Amino acid sequence: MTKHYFNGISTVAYQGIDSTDPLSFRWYRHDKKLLGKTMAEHLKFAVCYWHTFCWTGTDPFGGDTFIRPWFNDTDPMRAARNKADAAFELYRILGVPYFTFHDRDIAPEGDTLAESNANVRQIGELFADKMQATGMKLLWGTANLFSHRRYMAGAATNPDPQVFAYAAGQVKNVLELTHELKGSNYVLWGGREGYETLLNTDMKRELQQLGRFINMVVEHKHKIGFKGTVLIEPKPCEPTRHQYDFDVASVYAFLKSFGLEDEVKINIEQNHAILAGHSFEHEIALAQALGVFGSIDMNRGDYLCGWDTDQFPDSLGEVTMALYTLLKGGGFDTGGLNFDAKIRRQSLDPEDLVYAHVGAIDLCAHALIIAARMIEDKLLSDFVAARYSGWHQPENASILEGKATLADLSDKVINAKLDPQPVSGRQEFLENLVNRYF
Ligand code: XLS
Ligand code: NI
Ligand code: NI
Repeated sequence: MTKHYFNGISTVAYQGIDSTDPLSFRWYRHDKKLLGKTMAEHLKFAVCYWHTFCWTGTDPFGGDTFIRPWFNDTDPMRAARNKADAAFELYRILGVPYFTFHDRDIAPEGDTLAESNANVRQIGELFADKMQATGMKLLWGTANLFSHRRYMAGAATNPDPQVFAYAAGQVKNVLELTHELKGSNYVLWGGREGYETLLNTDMKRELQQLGRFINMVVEHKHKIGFKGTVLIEPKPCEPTRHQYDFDVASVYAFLKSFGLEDEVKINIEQNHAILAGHSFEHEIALAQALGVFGSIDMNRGDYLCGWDTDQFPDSLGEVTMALYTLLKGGGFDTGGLNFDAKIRRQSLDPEDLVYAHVGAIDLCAHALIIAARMIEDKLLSDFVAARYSGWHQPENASILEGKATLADLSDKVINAKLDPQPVSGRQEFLENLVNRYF
């Protein structure tokens, strides 16, 4: 008999902007078309397993606050099955198409790697059945290479080659499971791939280790015929003081150094961008410009607190600018919009998970509608195009094609007595224009 974990909540439906029902969508209508695609196709929402079904409300000063009914079992594998039931119940309530998981979220660690892998596979089989029955899809799988103490000095960048091998064994298993579940992507977040102090660290060697590790992941992906995208998720710090996958720019440099730039793309998280000193849209735009944009984790930080608080998005303005940037660059290919987000530790009840996701989905849908109008109106893109229009003149276009030298340009300026005049960037005018959409 199926249990119900979410206080009898059935499904959340679109009821239009006048709805006052807190369990309805006012903006998200999955089949509503914008710019030739449905909202569901544009946004590709995913609910994450770890914060949603595993997190118990701990913080650095205190233990569990949530007492989840699905944990209420002394047998850890039975608890894992209950958790999967709870997960698929929430997915059904929300009507989201995708989910994401780490191996350690879905099944308990065993005494050996073989046992842990087998536990993961058992729950993987349960997922396969549930996905078959519900049409739910996997946006990405990933391995947790940061919680266990064996990884305290990193996984691929660990000074001990046995830890490197252990991590390889874990990733092989999750990559294969992700492939079997027809996942769209496989994510590598370098939780502890960094250093605490250079006093005990051989940085060059660690980077080589990481480069080899990710090449091994890509080789194995091809060997098993996985067609999804391998993604790296940058984060500048936390848990380590410095992480090698700092931001989009440093991940791109890393990929180039190890010949991975055509194989690996990037999963960008809002608060990781902020922690790196960038805006979210900067990171999205840079990844698009470099041809490595993959997917996003749409969870925010708190501007008053310098860590990764993984909160649900709440700012229409910020989410609109992120989605405008996403749409401008052509939207998602294999990627999607994952809520790598957790409710606050005082939000005790399973139904708080429903409120959080309903609000976040609806906010993103509202932002998408505004962003699509901004794209359609072309006011911003026309302004930008006009600003760079000089580069379309053949004599200037040829400069970028490599047909002019430094001396040619010098001669041109001197001979024609060129005296370029500054033009206003109109920033406030553009900010006012954007604000008209809200
Ligand atoms: C942690 C990361 C992590 C990845 C998946 O900060 O955001 O949750 O998304 O390992
Ligand atoms: Ni994060
Ligand atoms: Ni994330």
